[in-house]
Amino acid sequence: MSGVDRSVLPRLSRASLARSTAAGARKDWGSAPYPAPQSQAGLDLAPGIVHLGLGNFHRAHQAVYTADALRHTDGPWGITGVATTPGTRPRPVIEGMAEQDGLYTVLTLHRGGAVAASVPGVHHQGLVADGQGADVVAAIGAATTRIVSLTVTEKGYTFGADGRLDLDDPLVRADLVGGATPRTAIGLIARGLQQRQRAGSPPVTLLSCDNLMGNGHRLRSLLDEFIAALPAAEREDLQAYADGRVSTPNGMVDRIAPATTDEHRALAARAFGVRDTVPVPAEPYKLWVMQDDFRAGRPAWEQAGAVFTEDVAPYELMKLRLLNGAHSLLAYLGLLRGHRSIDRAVDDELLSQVVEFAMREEIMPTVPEPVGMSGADYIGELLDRFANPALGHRTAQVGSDGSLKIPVRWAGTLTEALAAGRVPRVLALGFAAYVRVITADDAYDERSLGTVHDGARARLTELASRASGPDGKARLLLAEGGLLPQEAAGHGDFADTVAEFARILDAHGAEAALRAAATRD
Ligand code: CS2
Repeated sequence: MSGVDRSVLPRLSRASLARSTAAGARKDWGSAPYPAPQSQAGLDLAPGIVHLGLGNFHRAHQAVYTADALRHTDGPWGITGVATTPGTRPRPVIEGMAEQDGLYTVLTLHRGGAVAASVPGVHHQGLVADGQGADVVAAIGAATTRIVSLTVTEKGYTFGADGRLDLDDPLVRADLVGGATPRTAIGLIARGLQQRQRAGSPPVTLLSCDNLMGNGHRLRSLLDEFIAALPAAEREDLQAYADGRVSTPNGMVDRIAPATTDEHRALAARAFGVRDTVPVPAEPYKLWVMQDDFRAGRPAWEQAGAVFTEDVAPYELMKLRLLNGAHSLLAYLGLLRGHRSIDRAVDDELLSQVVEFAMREEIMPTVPEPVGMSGADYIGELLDRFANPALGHRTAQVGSDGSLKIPVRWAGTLTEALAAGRVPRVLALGFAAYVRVITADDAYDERSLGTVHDGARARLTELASRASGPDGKARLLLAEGGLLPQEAAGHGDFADTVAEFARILDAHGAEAALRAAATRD
């Protein structure tokens, strides 16, 4: 259907979806798609969840788990989806979903080319934090809200270099002023909880679904720091409510869900014979492991395959260090090798051999195996997942926001490996590659490979300009860039290795650097 003019198709809606399903519009479709169960689609669901961050990850992960859970057990689990990126206009997702009765298609893209399409249909309302902040606060404050979940990415937590709430951030400061309409995630949550406290509302669970170690604990600390910065008159009551009636379970989330392209819109049209402007592509694999600490109930997510356990840390460590850690290596080294997508980076034999070595020899020794999982098998599975060409996952997308991702993905591995007397050479090369990508305009072909966005780019480029030579710049960013902890930044052998790779990258290119990393003594 990619050749078909999609503008003549009816727009995705509850009515058009029902018609297309009845007419068997999916006859030739490889795998079995399922339509939204009509009794649960969108607006009919009683609201119970407010979700901050309406990106592709949430729409392919939590929303799908929730839709699957609702096919087994009913519940008031309609999701109010909140777009949280400040100032972004237009807002294709929120506007597209609003024009489609809150619906969108999830396209599960298999490696061999098969596609399964489904419509979760669990969003019952959409809001934009920047402009409708008061409505978001009211939604969080509503007695019917039992869970406030988040996928606001690392930067949405507004922490500073020390990991604590950034009280110098003008948005955070504005949110601390009484009577103001909050714009940050922490501000929205704190003000919503304040409404609950004042109304004597039931308990609530705050559920972080972001790639942060101990994400529930992190969220809780940031919330406590926000409350501590409020005027005394507000502080005590809110702290008492937060202490007595709010839980923040930790969780590990996993599903690769790249950015939407026109190809995906064409696939969605083929699936249901309707026009969906905001479908979500995703890999077949998905995993969600979390603590079962929900103060006001939760959907039966275990029916959809979610795992509940008290000890989430081993799953988090394994996922963040191996999957996300390797993803970032593939992104920066892939960009320097001219690869546009992660699958092409994995298809590059030299690069993939070096990254696999890092996974097995540098990262894995720092990762305890969760019960019932084998690290070696997990690595094999990851390389397979990364190699899925149907995803077209852009290296520039994975490489974006490295200044916030690197501390989560590489720092722990580095600190522990160095303490054990090992210098992880591939991670050193990865760091040198990041420095090169983020500071040099011509380090990779931005026009064909895409822009790597990073809020720290200006600061890091300015810092690098104070040093001379690629090795000097890499050393300075390592020492003062605030990306890696002192144990790594101040480690002489590691700094020398980073500097050496920066020099090789500059003088001889990425292939030579990869060969040097692959030559081990
Ligand atoms: C990726 C993640 O963009 C990135 O930084 O590493 O979004 C990754 O795809 C997910 O964490 C997979 O669960």
